[in-house]
Amino acid sequence: MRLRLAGALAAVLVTAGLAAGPAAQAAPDPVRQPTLADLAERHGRYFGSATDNPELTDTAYTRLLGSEVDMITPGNGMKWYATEPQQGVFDWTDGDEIVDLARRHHQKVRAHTLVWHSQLPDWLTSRQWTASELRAVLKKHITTEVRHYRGKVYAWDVVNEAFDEDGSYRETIWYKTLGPGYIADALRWAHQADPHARLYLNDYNIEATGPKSDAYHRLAKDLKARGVPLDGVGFQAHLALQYGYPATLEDNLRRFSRLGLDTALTEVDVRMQLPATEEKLAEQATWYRDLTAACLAVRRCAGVTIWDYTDKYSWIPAFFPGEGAALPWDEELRPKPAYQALREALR
Ligand code: 9MR
Repeated sequence: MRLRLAGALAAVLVTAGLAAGPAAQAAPDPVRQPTLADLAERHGRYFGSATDNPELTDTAYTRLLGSEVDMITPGNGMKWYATEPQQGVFDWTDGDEIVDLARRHHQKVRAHTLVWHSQLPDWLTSRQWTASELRAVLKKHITTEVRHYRGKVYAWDVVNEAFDEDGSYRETIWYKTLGPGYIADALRWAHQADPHARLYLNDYNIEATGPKSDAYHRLAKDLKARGVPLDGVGFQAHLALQYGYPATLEDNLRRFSRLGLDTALTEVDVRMQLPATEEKLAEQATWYRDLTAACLAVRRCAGVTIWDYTDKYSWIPAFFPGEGAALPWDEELRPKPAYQALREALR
């Protein structure tokens, strides 16, 4: 952080032609207001954003990404299809590009994700596996990837989206072939490969209390009791104005804290039915403010990550036709009311 501040100050001074002498270097920065990351750090938290490789050629985009947040999550670059496209053949190109970018900006990385049912390579999904074969495939993938990023990432979403809405285990290739024990195994293998990374389970629709979040609470409690290396639970928080704000979020975060776990809001966006009106954007702003305040109110809530920062690169319009405008910056990278609301919550 100090390095970043120094860098920003140097940039301002150079532009102003003042960088020559020691007196000039001592001049205060007249321009720069604290970023969301600066504000979050005052609370001992981070403020992060997802990003994705194709958009890194957009320099206006990367400039803001490099300055406003202190935590980066690769939206796709560390997923199985990208990292092990053929069995036993690993490709770190996309993940490394994002880790390197984050390092250059003195940002940390929340790595995402090791075990998921989606975005798997064809070689894995197109045939039948015995339990012992699949277990070996999973162990090798986790061990190799976590080792590759060892010491370079702050946390891993080890298992993503393991439960259905009613709180039963999702019938994934992992669950169907290996049974529920795959979760503890995955955590243990990840821990062996990088003992310092914070290891998370991560899911959506668990922000409010209910059957799905209860399932995570039960599982987390059980894993902790058995000494399985679980450090946190990630609440994705893909929210939508038309479904109402998850009012029990803060209490829910707190009950996970009481298990001795970190929590985090890991993929926040607040979508709406288009067109975006002034009223909807104002409503959205209060949601961003309230969810940030909820995290700040709970001691072990480590930080907030938005699922990219600008509507220009949001996943929403492609997945929910007619919906969008979900992020705090608009498609022209201009801050929206939600951005001011985040600042207020973090102040
Ligand atoms: O942001 C990701 C998008 O680019 C992909 O097309 C999509 C494919 O499912 O995955 C998106 O990220 C997801 C994340 O990995 C897990 N939680 C839900 C996110 C939104 O779909």
